Amino acid sequence: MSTEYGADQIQILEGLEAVRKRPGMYIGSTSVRGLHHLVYEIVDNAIDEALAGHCSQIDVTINPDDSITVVDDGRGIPVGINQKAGLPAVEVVFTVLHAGGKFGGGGYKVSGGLHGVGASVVNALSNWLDVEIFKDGKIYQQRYEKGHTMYPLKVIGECEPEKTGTKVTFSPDGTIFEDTVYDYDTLKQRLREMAFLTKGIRINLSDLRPEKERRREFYYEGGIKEFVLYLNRSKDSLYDKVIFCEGEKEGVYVEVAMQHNESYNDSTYSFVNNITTPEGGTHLSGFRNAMTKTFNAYAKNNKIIKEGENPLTGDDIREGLTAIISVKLQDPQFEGQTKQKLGNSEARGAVDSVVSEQLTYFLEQNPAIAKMICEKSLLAQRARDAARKARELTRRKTALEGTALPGKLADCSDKDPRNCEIYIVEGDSAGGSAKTARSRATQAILPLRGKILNVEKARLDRIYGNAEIKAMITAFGTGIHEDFDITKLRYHKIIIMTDADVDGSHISTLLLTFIYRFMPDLIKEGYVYLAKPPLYKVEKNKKVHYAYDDKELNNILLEVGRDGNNKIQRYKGLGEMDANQLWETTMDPESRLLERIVMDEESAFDIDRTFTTLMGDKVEPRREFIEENAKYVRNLDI
Ligand code: TSJ
Repeated sequence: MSTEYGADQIQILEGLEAVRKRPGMYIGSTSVRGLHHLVYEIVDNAIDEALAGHCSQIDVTINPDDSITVVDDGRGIPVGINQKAGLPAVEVVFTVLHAGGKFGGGGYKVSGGLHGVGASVVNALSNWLDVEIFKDGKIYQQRYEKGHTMYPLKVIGECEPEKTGTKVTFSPDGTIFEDTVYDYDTLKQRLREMAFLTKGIRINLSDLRPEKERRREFYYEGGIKEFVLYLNRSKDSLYDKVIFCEGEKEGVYVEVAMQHNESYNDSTYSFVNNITTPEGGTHLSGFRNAMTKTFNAYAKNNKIIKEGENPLTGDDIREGLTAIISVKLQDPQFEGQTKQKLGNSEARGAVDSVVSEQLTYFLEQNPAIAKMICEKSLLAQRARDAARKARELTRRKTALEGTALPGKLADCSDKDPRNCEIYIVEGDSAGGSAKTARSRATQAILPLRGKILNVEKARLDRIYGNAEIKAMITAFGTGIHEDFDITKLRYHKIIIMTDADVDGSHISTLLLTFIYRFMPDLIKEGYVYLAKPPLYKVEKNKKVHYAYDDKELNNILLEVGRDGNNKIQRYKGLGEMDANQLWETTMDPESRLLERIVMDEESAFDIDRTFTTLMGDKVEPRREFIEENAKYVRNLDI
């Protein structure tokens, strides 16, 4: 074997060097998010093998040193010499950029948005990577370091001839990633999603790190049908069956599962090649078109809607709907600013025709369910009409009277939204202190009275009729729904300030639920915050210290000494502070603590569940949820 580098090898190395120089271009970022993408990238390859019909199990292990092992029982990456590169196919996979799927031939490779960059990118960004292939009774092995091949592919042993598969272990490069510690829950989340989206695949996740040892198995025989049941598990479903449509048209494989629940929200999630598309695209619009068309046709044919009556809108039909739309196609094109919106026009037609055809059949076969959905849609239609009238009234009013800001709002004088903040304050008395304390130029105060309407449990007409909600909508300036315009936002910080007790956190959750459902972009753009009032005041020799949690209290007590001379006050509400104290501890931009509400687009369906679970009726899921999942609740402080 010659050790001289040929032109091909030099090109290979330049390719991987480029990945190390600009990792963000290949995996989005070098934050923990990018770190986790490495795992998804490798697992995607095993999923492809499953989609090709050759793999039934994938084991993912977090090793004690935070390296990751992924094993599948597929055919094993081909080891024969690739003519073009003059190297074994497996080495091409790991050392040539964008080689994924091009080797071996015949495989049904689907590659997604950010992922699908190929195993070579993972290799380039790893300190070391080991691959073992079980094939033809032999165990092949090769190792790479920072993308460089350490030695030619070798046979390190034998195995039973029936045993086939691929095992990859890699250790992310700590000089490239900001953090190299894996988060079990993040991997769990995504692997569960992959298992839902690939019916019949068994995915095991094991954490072998000391103190963190855990194991989970994901296996969903029903695929996305089970995904829908999972999403609806803390809601009351309208009927027991899950409506399922499946088919292939024009090279697009389509799967849709859906079930209505008693809520008023549309929880539709779309995926392309197993990757979520939060901005939708042609597949989603094909689905919506088919739903509207099919239900209206059914309602008309069955005299549920009579001649001359208004047709149902898509929104009416999707009220309380939980749906998964999953399409798989060879060459997905992504559009839009964030390249997350599917552009392939054939996907629109494929989803539309598969859903129209099979949904029509389902409705005919299940008239009781069809009737329930139509009746719910008709109620939604009536509520929407009433809401529209209410909205038109307020719109006309503002047109006549100019910008009618709510009477309770103490607005700031600065008119540049970038400088402005609005404090939403619970109760008139705290609102009064906040008005005294505030910096008038840039801080506006909107006091709200008592409990806010729970938008999870109310239809639109009631929501629009609610005084507190109307006040917020007009104060923010953006409008909602089809009127929503983020450029009209009057404050770049929306700060929710409530008591640091159970009632207070309930109110902040209600407010966040409202914002999340009606103006989610405010959260996505990072404009929404929680104020963090202190929990304790420690006074000693006329010096005052504030503690925002118990740990801080302990630190302060250690510093000032634990003796009879210090006075500790536990704050139960904002009302216990005078205006000066409120300013100093909670409103002064120099010293206050704010918590920004974040929304991870990749787990939008999880946030949806956070709100329905926390605000819904079922007690059991709520307790279980709070116990098992602190991720988003952390920000809600419940
Ligand atoms: F990403 C990766 F390359 F590192 C990787 C690939 C990691 C893991 C865990 C599994 C795999 C992988 C690849 N599993 N199975 C395969 N299959 C193939 O590469 C393969 C095998 C046979 C044929 C064929 O036509 O005979 C074609 C392909 C693409």
